[in-house]
Amino acid sequence: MKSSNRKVIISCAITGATHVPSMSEHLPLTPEQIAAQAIEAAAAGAAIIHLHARDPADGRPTPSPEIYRQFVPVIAAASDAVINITTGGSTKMSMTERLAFPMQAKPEMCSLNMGSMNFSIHDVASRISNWRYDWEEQYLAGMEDRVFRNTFKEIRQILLELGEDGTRFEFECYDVGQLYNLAYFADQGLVKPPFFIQAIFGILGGLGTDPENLTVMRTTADRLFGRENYEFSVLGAGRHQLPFVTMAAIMGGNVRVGLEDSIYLEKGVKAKTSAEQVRKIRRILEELSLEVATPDEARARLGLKG
Ligand code: KMH
Ligand code: ZN
Repeated sequence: MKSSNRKVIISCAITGATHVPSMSEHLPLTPEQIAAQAIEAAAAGAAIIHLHARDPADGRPTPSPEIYRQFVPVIAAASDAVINITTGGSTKMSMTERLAFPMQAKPEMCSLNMGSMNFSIHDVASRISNWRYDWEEQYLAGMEDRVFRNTFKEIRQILLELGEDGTRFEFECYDVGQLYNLAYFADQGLVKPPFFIQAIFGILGGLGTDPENLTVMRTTADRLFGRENYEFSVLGAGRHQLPFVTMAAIMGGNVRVGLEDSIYLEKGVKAKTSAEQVRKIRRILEELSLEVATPDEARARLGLKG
């Protein structure tokens, strides 16, 4: 099939670990809120749901399997979407914590961050005057002095331990070098095509949001893997979300939206749910005569275990 005729796989990232509750009253924090937003996003057309957990008491990112178990089965029972569990967790979590739930759940898909880096978001904390919880300000300030740690050894460990049971990966690449890291593991035979590459723009520490960077990531991936061996997907952080994912779709790629990546629907308007962003990108795609892939179509294209 010509890439221009391919349906677009929409991923939706529901809550993440980058935004804090004071940034948006709509950010889902409890298992019930996370499940409800995920189910609505899937019904709106997201084929893949990317999930983190938060402590319902104060919205803090948590690796607790007990909390994940309160919403992941609910989403799986109410939708057919591919469940994608983070292995990135947050920059405050150890690798043991980050892998605790994924190793129990062995889902169809997990995120896998392809390198170590500084990781922060552009300064929004200074615009918040009323903090909802006391941990938030310090958490954001702490990003300045934390490393998002994903060493070669740790990436190999995740590929081996989760890959053994058939989990496949959303390879999150924040810079061109991380595509080469993926190629290195592919050359070692530790991961087989089709690769699901999530190219990320706009995280402080990674590639910026210059449109030219999108071409650099696309052409480098073409050179390293061959277009038939990978699925390209894009997320843009913050206000770059919709322009970036639209460009990606025009380039034959797939898109990721959700409140993990941006709390906005448009300038000055916060999204009430991730589903609002899914519906919006879906409208844009359909205006461009691009169709949206179902979960099963995504499974087939990404070689998932189902
Ligand atoms: N928050 C995204 C920019 C992960 O969960 O492994 C990156 C992310 C990482 O989704
Ligand atoms: Zn994530």
